[in-house]
Amino acid sequence: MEQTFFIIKPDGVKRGLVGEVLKRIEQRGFTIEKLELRTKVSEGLIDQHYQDLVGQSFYPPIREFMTSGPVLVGIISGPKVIETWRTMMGATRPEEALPGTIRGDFAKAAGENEVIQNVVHGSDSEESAKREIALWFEEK
Ligand code: DAT
Ligand code: MG
Repeated sequence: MEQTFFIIKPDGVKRGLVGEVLKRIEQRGFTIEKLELRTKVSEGLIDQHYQDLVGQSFYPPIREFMTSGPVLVGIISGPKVIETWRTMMGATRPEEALPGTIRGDFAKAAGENEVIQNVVHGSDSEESAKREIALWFEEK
């Protein structure tokens, strides 16, 4: 069965959206295979997680945001879960995320120089899902 990796980011945990996000996963019939609250995520882990973004000028605030508080990480499984979870999350930018998606319903609009806080992460391909699951759950 296909698996994907997800994060409820520090803004989602701080704002009390854990139950809401997990409810949506269960409503869609996906299986929660793993679920862990990580209270101290290192900058090194986030840099590895966002390996494709590390060199970008906008990256340092993302690292700061992602290590700013507890995150909930997990693995969910089901048919086409990678693509479906991306659809459920909505677009990266809050202003582009459609109502009905997690980001479209909950991500706060970001000002000019504010980091994008968009509640959730999900792997964007089969390759990313495998890599991220190994990174977060097998290399401790
Ligand atoms: P997604 O989280 O939708 O997979 P991504 O992997 O391209 O998007 O980027 C990871 C996070 O980094 C994203 O949730 C918000 C932030 N981000 C991405 N592109 C950005 C940009 N051009 N400016 C500022 N923040 C950005
Ligand atoms: Mg991504």
